[in-house]
Amino acid sequence: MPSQSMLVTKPYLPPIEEYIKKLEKIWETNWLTNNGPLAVELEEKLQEYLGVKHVVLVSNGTIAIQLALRALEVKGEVITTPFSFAATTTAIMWEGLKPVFADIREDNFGLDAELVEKKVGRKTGAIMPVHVYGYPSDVERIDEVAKKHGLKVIYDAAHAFGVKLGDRSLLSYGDAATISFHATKLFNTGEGGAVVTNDDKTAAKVRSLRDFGYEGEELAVVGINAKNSEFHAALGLCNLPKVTEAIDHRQFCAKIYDDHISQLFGVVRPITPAGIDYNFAYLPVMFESEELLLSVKSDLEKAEVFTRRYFYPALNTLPYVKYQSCPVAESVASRVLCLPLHNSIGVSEVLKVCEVLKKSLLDQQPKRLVGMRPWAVDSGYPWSFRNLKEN
Ligand code: T4K
Repeated sequence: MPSQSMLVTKPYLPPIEEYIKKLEKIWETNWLTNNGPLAVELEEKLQEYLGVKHVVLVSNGTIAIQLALRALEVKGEVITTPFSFAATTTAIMWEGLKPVFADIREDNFGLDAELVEKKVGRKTGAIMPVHVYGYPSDVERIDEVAKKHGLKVIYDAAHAFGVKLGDRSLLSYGDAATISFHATKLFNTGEGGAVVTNDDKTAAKVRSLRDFGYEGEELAVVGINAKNSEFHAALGLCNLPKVTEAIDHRQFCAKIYDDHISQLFGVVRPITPAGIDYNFAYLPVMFESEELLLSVKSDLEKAEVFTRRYFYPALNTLPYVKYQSCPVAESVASRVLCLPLHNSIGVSEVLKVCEVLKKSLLDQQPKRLVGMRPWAVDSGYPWSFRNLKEN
């Protein structure tokens, strides 16, 4: 069995005594679920921490997308990204809607707003971009396109916990944003998620939809059970005060990765954009080719370092969707690998990953004299990418 910390991620768990203390409250009140006091407390604390008006807790980040689509009464087609976890697409499909894929920008992994606009048609009901790895999508331009065509925007912000653009929470853009509190996320409640919105009516609708469609005593709409329990909320209440420290630790480790990886040929790392408070949710690297990625991944595995191909394959190539060509996403999806990064990874472990990565790259390109082109240049986006230096 490999050392746990060499997995791509490791869920944060608080000291067990802290959790037991919270559990004692559940035993005192005998209140286990159905919007209990701990769930209410967590919603309030999250609203304050994230700087948003409504955080409506639900049972996971996938159902959060479904409830947001329902609450905003989206019909027809949803223009979305092919570079994400499958849940973005499948949640759209579970709501009986059709995903229409626009291609992404290579410099921020997010939807290209100009290509989104080209896909807008008679049946378009909404746009669903994803802030992949917590890097902000082109929110201003996407919101402009949506306004121009009278479309709703729901950001799948599953990775964007705590990210800010200037002083503003990234979660406050669009008609709603959805987030995941799954075990593997920066902030986790085991399973869990939320719909985030600044609109009172949308929040009230989601609250009703997650609770069988109840509005007070009345069964007003077709709802579902998407509530989360007091046990999950208790874990969230223990984990929330640790998030700032966790982000600092991740940033520190990401800097070590950056310092080492910037000297290597055949691989690049995004630079954190100026003007954002980033959360270091993931540690993506992009290889020059899929072949190189596969060789390095295999060498890392031999050294018991377990990485993940988040997000492969591109979602427009899934067998259950109608294929629409998205060359940038297909290329990026084939070349990106996420390296281990989590709240408790040690410096020596990060250095080990860097060392194995370096050796693997040198073994595979012994005669390499010049680095590949930077990931993206002159994109006009608020960030550029690390240039490769000679080793
Ligand atoms: N939108 C986006 C953009 C998303 O990325 C996601 C989920 C969603 C929507 C939907 O949110 P949820 O409905 O899940 O709340 C994981 C997660 O299950 C998934 O939540 C996440 N995104 C996705 C990116 O990754 P896997 O298949 O990689 O998980 P798994 O079980 O292989 O775990 C990854 C690593 O973490 C392993 O190396 C082992 C370690 N691990 C995992 C768990 C669950 C542990 O050490 N302990 C654990 O309890 O999907």
